[in-house]
Amino acid sequence: MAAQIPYRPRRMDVDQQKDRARAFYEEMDQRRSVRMFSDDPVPRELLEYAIKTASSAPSGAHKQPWTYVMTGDASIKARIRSAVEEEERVNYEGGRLPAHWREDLEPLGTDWHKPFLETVPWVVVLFEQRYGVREDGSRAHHYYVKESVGISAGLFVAALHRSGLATLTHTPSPMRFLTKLLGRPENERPFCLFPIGYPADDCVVPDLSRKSLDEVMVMVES
Ligand code: IYR
Repeated sequence: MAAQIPYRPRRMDVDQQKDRARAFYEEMDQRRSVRMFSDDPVPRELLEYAIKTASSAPSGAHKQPWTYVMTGDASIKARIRSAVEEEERVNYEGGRLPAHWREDLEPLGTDWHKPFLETVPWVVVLFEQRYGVREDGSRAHHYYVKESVGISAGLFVAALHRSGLATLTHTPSPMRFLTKLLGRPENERPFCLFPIGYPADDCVVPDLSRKSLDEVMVMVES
């Protein structure tokens, strides 16, 4: 067993807890996925803090099976855009997206054009590590990889929003090409791509509403 150390977070009074809970909810409820970005620069330090926050996520056996790959390089962003658009064009115009899927995307107004991949100052690709690689090259087990990386991604999105940045959880499909394009090793698979920046001055988002608490919460009593 690892050494055990005291954990004694300060206990708040309940009113303070409620204030903080409400304030956090209200802040997070303002978050929207953005597809129209400005090219204003974003300090690298903001992304580093968001990645550190994301990496504080719980994970199976504390293996932290994630790698956040970031680039602000114009030619790499252009290569990502062109590879993504090539695939998405087949999805939208080559009939690879089934009819029900196209219908479900209609309210979002998405298509195969992804100019934001070049507009944004930063693109981060989150890779899941399907297994670990020890210094001697042997494989180490990772556990609950999707769950762990999904939780980390959620914290990443929250951290970016908290620091005043916008992003999109973008999953171009298929996205295996990103492993090679970004020079990642065989044990890593792309999980999600995040274009990161500020919303464009003329940014619009679909007028969507969120499910109410009643719709997402169930109380069970005996
Ligand atoms: N990957 C495509 C399609 C797409 C799929 C889902 I599910 C979305 O919520 C949005 C888009 C694209 O990025 O356009």
